[in-house]
This record gives sequence, structure tokens and C-alpha cells, in this order.
Amino acid sequence: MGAQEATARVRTALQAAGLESEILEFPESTRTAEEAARAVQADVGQIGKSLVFVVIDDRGREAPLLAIVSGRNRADVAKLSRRLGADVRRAPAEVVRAATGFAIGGVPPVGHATQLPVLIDEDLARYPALYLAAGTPHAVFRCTFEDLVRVTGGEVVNIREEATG
Ligand code: 5CA
Repeated sequence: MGAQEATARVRTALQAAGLESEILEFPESTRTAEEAARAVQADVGQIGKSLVFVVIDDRGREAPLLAIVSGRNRADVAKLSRRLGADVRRAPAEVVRAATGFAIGGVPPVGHATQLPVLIDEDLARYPALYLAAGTPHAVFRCTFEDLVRVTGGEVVNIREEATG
């Protein structure tokens, strides 16, 4: 999938969900949360990272899951695992691609190739505006926390890794 097709896919998914959100494209990279924050001149906490995990049940069956995590936080895999009652691992790049249709660095929260359960970091609720990848490492879109929850159908949870020390 080319860059135009990738952003078009996200635009279509947002429109289908009734969200009139403009896709913002940048010549510079928005591949990481830090880079995206710099591009849009927002706090890194306002960037929603769309992270894919693999959930492994007690029969060894694997299913992908999407966790949307504040750019300020790291996802706590042990917390996810306890919540789901299953083993959870970071998805390898090829699983990210197969499950979402997008490459790492541009994975959006909507418009995926397969239907994924979605968990949303509760810390994202504290920001008036959020920015999420729009299919490529040069594109994001802005939305409110409420819109993000609505368009993804995600469940809002505590999944941050607590700072230690
Ligand atoms: N466009 C930005 C901001 S919205 C973005 O997509 N950020 S991200 O954090 O959601 O995507 C990058 C994430 O992909 C990194 O946090 C990292 O956890 C993950 N990642 C990077 N390389 C790999 C890899 N080789 N395998 C699995 N996950 C990876």
C-alpha cells in the first residue's frame, strides 16, 4: 500500500465513523511520538501511539490487540496480561503489518485490515486534543479523547507502566 492509499484508508475510516478530521501531512518524520509531537507542536503525551500486541491464550492461540498509549507512557505488558488473563507480547513487525495493513511508524487507530480489540490509555483523557498516526510516518490526525473512544470502540483502561525508583 502506498502512502496516498494509506492516508486515504484512514480518511475513509474516520469519515465512516462520522469524524470530520483533517489529515495533517508533514515533510518531516512523524514516525515516533517525539517526532510527531515536534511536528504538531504538542506535548508528547498528546500523541496516541497505536501499538499492536499478541494475546496468547492457554491453548496457544494468538490474536492481535491494539493498545493506544499516550506518548508519555510505556505500555505495561504484565498489566495487559493480568487484565486479559492471557500471555501478552509485543507484536513483531510482520504481525503489525498483517493485522493492521500498515507499517510500524504509521499505524493508525482505525481503518485496519482486520478487526482488532482496542484498549485506550486512560491518561489520554487529560488532554484537550490528541494526535494519532494517519497511516504513514508523515501523517497524523487530530481528535478529542471522546472521539477517539467513539471511533475505535475502545475500552479505556490503566495500562501505563508506573515509573519506578
Ligand atoms: N507515527 C507515530 C506517532 S503517532 C507512531 O506511529 N508512533 S508509535 O509509537 O505508535 O509507533 C512506533 C512504535 O512501534 C514504537 O513505539 C515501537 O514500540 C514500535 N516498534 C518499533 N519498531 C518495532 C519492531 N521492530 N517491532 C515491533 N514494534 C516496533
